[in-house]
Amino acid sequence: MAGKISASMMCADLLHLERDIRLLEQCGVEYLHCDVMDGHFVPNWMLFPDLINRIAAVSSLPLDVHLMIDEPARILPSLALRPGDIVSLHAESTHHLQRALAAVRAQGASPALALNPATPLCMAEEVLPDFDMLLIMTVNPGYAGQKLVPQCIEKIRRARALLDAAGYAGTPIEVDGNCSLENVPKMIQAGAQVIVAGSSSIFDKRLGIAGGVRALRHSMEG
Ligand code: S6P
Ligand code: MG
Repeated sequence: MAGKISASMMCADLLHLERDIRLLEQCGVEYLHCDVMDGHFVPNWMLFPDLINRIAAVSSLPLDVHLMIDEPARILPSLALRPGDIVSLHAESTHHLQRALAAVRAQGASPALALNPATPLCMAEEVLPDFDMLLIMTVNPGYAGQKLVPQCIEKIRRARALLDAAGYAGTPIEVDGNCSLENVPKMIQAGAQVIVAGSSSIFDKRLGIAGGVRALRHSMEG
């Protein structure tokens, strides 16, 4: 699978969101990454369901919704999910992970499993049939503009090996956090296929969105 870009909407210009969405569409990004934060699971607040539904209403790009909230299943009824949209749930955010992943699928979207840097990969082993993508956090979630947790590169490699050995070679790995032009080649080489692009690349004001997407595609080629 060729690498894909998931553009982090919390890093877009929130006062000119539709303008940035149109630019991202023209640049050919594959997903719009919508972070949801509740001030409890992570110490920050971010995009809310009505805004995410407005984004879905104005763009045909698939959404990649990343839930950083406690008991994530409770938000699902508020999201107008379409087939092809992805919803990531954190293993650390619910006692009923399998049920929450199944609830995403029942709503017609693709479930993804997200793991914080300190969460061991074995958390994925009991729910392998229940998710379509594995999201390896490469920073502790909550904020844009953080530095890579370096041991996460090796974790990507081990995650790829785990999925392949268990018969899930087709399940892609997404990486989120400090996916910079410098870090992305190492992430891709370790087995990442979906890159969450934020302030380290396509929303770096020095590059601009179009320049950032071009530079990121180049770095994804290695
Ligand atoms: C952060 C969130 C991310 C950020 C993205 C920012 O917890 O889940 O999706 O928006 O990582 O990218 P960057 O390049 O600023 O780290
Ligand atoms: Mg995210």
